[in-house]
Amino acid sequence: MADVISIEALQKGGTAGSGCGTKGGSGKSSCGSAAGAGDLPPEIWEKVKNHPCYSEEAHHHFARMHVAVAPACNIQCHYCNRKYDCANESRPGVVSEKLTPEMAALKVAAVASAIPQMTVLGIAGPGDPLANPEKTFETFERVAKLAPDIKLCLSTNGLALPDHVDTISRFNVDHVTITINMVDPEVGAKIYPWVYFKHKRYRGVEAARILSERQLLGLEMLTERGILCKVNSVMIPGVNDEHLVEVNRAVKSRGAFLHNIMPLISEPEHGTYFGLNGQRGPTAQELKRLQDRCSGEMNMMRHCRQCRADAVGLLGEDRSAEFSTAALAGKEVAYNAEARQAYQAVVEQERAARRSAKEEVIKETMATSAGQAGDLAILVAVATKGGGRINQHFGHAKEFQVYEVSAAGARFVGHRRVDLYCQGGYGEEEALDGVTKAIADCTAVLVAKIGHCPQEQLQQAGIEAVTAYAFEYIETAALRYFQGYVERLATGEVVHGTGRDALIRQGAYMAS
Ligand code: CLF
Ligand code: SF4
Repeated sequence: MADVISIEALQKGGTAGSGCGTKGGSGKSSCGSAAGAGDLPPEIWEKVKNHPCYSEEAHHHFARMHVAVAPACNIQCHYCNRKYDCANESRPGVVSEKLTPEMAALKVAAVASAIPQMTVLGIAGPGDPLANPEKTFETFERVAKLAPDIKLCLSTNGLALPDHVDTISRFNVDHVTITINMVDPEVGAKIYPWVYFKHKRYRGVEAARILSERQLLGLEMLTERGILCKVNSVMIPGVNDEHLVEVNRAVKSRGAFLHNIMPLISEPEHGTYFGLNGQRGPTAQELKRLQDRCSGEMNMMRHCRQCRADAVGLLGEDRSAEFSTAALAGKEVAYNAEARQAYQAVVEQERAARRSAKEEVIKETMATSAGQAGDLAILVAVATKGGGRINQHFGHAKEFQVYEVSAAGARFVGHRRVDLYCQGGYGEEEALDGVTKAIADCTAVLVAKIGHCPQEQLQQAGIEAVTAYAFEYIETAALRYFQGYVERLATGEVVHGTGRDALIRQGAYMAS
């Protein structure tokens, strides 16, 4: 049965349905792995399988949303300007619409109805959720009553974390992200000018020591309670890049499930300390090398999109404008759990079909190409709107997903953001140059459709634009392309071992 709520009812201080569980009134609330089913214990798989951040496979099928209910912060990071979203879990540059917990719950209901594959609600800013504990936990409480099928997720800088672990556990928040950029306070002092702890402002090394101790303690307390923890680290060249290997060891030994090393974003126009002082972010090669060094036994997240604190949709897409307060005004929202379940069951079928298609083709590729291919690995870029299929026009892609393909399989290794090539009727030359550069290390780009001009320019750059696999599953198509590529190598139709392909074999294959 659907529960009906509306923005007008909320503004009067209550809901018009039975499922929201509001306490009424606005006064109280006025004031950021590639593992599969067979690789994980069943209880862990159950927690991650539909979480788009904790499972690389899930991010093709399931969506998350953030609600911006947490404006305040208790620390200062040199990569953050409070005018913008929290850089821990967001792309700086756009101010969020701040929500009360009541409004946040309405937004969750509206998104859940419109996007039935939205499975996770995260609170990630725009400040720190645990520097705003009342608003954060009231939001979780409301959402848990309204939509018990939605997983709750939290991202924090960790300073206040040990004080709230029991509450986090009580509210069934199953997934917590802590941003840990250092375990050495000397390094920390270069990232954090101050922290505000127990009514006092601390600076320099002392501030960083307090923060680090609280972060690691919080991580231990969470993992002891069986809460899945992801650690986000911002890679800052010359400041903490080498040190993040040590951070990786420290968080792994304390039970972190996943490590997400993200590039520093430091555009001067964002007005951050690092941005204004010329601190650069890492190149894609530097980032990948560090991720590879840390991969060892720990799952590394490579599909993070550094989302806004009010992001809505599949990772990499942003539908937040459709669900602004203005857009929701006058609308009644029906929360229909059965409809959501039915839709998600269809998504699961699609996902299972994709998985079994992939396994079939891997077997076939191993049988037919392994001998010829040897240790050959190529990179293939893909245009996708989600669902794990090649279903996007080249000119409509704002990012390309990149897969490393060999006879052993097709593995997601990252994404490349680009400017839109198609500008409504004509192609933008500059954007095409940008795309060509972004995927310069790829042997092919698999797309649903592409025009003659971009296809030719890509060809001149040594990148084959392929439409033969339009609407097929990504990994299956990538493997089939690989099979054909190996056959063409054997007949001499293509020549391997020069330029880009040599770089791939040396492991130096990410475009800058
Ligand atoms: Fe949000 Fe973060 Fe939860 Fe995901 S995002 S609070 S864990 S639901 Fe995900 Fe976005 Fe990367 Fe964060 S892609 S920035 S890792
Ligand atoms: Fe900004 Fe987030 Fe750092 Fe706080 S924790 S200063 S909001 S990036």
